[in-house]
Amino acid sequence: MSPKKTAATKPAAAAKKAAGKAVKAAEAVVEAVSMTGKPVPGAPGSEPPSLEEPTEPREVPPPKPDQQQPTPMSPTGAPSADPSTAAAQQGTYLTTATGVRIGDSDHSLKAGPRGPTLLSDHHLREKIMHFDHERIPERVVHARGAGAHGVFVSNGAASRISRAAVFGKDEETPVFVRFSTVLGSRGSADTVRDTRGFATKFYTSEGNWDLVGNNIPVFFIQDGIKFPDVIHAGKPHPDREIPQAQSAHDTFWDFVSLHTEAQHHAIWNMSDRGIPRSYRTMEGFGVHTFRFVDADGGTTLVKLHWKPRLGVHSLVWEEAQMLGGLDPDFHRRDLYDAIESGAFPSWDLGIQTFPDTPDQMFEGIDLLDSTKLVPEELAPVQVIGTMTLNGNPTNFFAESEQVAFHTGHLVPGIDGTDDPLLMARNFSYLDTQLTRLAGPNFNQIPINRPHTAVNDNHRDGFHQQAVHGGVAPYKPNTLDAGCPFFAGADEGAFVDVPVEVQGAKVRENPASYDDHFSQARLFWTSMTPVEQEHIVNAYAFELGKCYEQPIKERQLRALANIDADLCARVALGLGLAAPDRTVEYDEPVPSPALSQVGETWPTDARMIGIVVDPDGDLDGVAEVREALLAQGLLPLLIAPRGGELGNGLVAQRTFATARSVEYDALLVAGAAPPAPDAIIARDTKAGGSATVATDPRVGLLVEECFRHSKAIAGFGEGRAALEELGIGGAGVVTGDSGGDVVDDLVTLVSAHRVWERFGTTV
Ligand code: HDE
Repeated sequence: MSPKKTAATKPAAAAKKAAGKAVKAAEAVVEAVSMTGKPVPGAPGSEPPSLEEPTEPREVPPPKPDQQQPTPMSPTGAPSADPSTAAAQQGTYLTTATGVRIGDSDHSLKAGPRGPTLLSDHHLREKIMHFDHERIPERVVHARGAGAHGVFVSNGAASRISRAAVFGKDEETPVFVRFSTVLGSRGSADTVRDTRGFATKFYTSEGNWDLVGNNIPVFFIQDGIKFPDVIHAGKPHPDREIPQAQSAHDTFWDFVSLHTEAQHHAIWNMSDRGIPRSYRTMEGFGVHTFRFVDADGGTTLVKLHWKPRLGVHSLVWEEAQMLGGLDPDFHRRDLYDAIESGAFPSWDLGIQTFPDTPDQMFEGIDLLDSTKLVPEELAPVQVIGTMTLNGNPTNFFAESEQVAFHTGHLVPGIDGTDDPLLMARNFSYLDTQLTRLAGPNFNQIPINRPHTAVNDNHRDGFHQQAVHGGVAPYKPNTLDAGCPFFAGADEGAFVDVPVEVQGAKVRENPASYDDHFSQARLFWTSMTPVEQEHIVNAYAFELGKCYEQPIKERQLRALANIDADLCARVALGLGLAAPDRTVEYDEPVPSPALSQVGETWPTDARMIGIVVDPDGDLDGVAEVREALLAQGLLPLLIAPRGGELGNGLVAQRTFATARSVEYDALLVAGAAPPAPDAIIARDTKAGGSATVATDPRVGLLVEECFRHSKAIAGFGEGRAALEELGIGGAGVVTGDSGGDVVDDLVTLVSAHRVWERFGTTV
């Protein structure tokens, strides 16, 4: 027996065993998290690497337990017998693209060790050719994003108004979700002030339904023909290509102050909604009004809402800016880590319903105007199902990058309306994929494949994956025995709703579209003082970054039409005079549902930094850590140095790597003296001096958490350290032992911030 064969067989068994273990771990994650002593998500591979380079051939390690792949389907939607791993590179030996094994991939074929390199080196040529073409065009908008697999379970409530199978009682539908920012390039930071995309692909039993929404319920423009304009205005200036992923610049504010229909969306962007804490804590909205169709052809107009079970939470502006440098991947890391640690994020899907009247208005609100929302107090959101994200992608490019959403991907029972924004989108999404995914066959890419039969009579084209049989891809035909046939409504066909259309061909808006300010005011008056303060600061920052005074003045005119106080406060920050209001409209009734403040929410996988002194009370640290894990939070131990701390505890962050913005709350369990690297030359965070009693970076952590209105707790030595730093008051809990503070800390985290700590000027 050759030694290679033995080696290959043994590890294969080991790999299988590891895979089995991993699956078990995924099943009981919270338990596993505490029992395995590996509470820190972020392991790069499914097996710990060896110190030395492995040289004995063996089977490829299994995927990590938190990862899923697109369900294997054939390119024509037939179920595939292939295991999901068949889509991945899985063999033991390196090969060429045509499957020929390779013995050397580090040396090009040369005429002697000093060259020249020979043209006959096909492997070199193929390897470099493929590498040269690894990049595809990024999305024109929403280029920066992250995806996850999951499942949607319907509660059946929508089945009375929609015949869609996805809404059947207890129907389970696999989904893939991609969250994104809008303005930035693929490599831009996650935490910029921007709208977020929330796009869901439902692989329903009747074909794919894509709900391509945002985290803001209204849009900048009423007519899709302006989309290139608003995006050109928001993107970096074309001459210098700055600023990246930001709206704080002249072209953006030039556009929104001229097209005042954008003011409603813009005030949402300036609010805390523009800087979400996490993808897990964002609402999602279909924005447009859709039309549900029941089994008898009856129709209802609906607006769709995703409600995060964890509540809607945001960063504060300074955190968002710091994260842009300290952890530009903050949102995608948070999503992946939560899923990896078993804290599967979930959202309820809800609908607001409206009678399908000929004018398509509800309580005076034009349902075809995407710059308007319908307050929940007027039309309550009724929950129709729940989505849970429970799988990370196995390969970012294959899944999150190649997923192709489209507003035209509808299923029987769900239809669009004549919203001119939606109509332009229906054109745009097909068109963009042609360039981005290089041809018309993008629905055959594994992540886009429907879980139903695809018999579309489309043929050929770049990257055709299907081997179509037959000779008659046309209808009617006799040569393929008439196949494929038309379906009737009772056989699941999509039947277009026979909506009346009439009128002259014009480039005009209905009169109702002229109201640009009443709902921006509705939003402003629905905010609490602390939220209003954040909005004022955001406008003052963004306009303060504009160069041209006329643009600032023009935007102040728009603010005057929203609220005199808002306008005056922003004007003060800009050092400009506040203009008078010029537009009259009925005073809107505030909608408290729009505020993010005032409730408590589950705290699953919220991050708690625990500052540890390795020479301090490690029993106390172990106790609070276990208590937090038991309640589903994610404690991370921050110590002066890495490695074992004693008492079975391992440092997950060091004073050099930790920064407050990573944590939702801080628990100071020890007050270590300055570590050897607490000098500016080794870690600039340590500041210029290390003469204080506690490491200066602990002070920085505490001060930042305090400033960002996060809960802070301290016990034992930590309590003394907080006292020394002068930290106390609302949202600071201290005690003799960890047991004294844990529950209060979790209660504080459930409110997200210590709201009363923010100083508001009004
Ligand atoms: Fe999009 N949008 N959009 N959009 N959009 C794209 O499609 C477009 C709009 C949204 O994660 C593009 O595949 C037009 C509203 C999301 O892959 C493109 C108009 C809403 C995503 C496009 C709009 C959205 C996109 C770029 C005005 C919220 C990311 C790449 C008529 C309801 C999907 C792509 C993903 C992506 C066009 C307006 C949401 C260019 C023309 C309103 C979440 O086709």
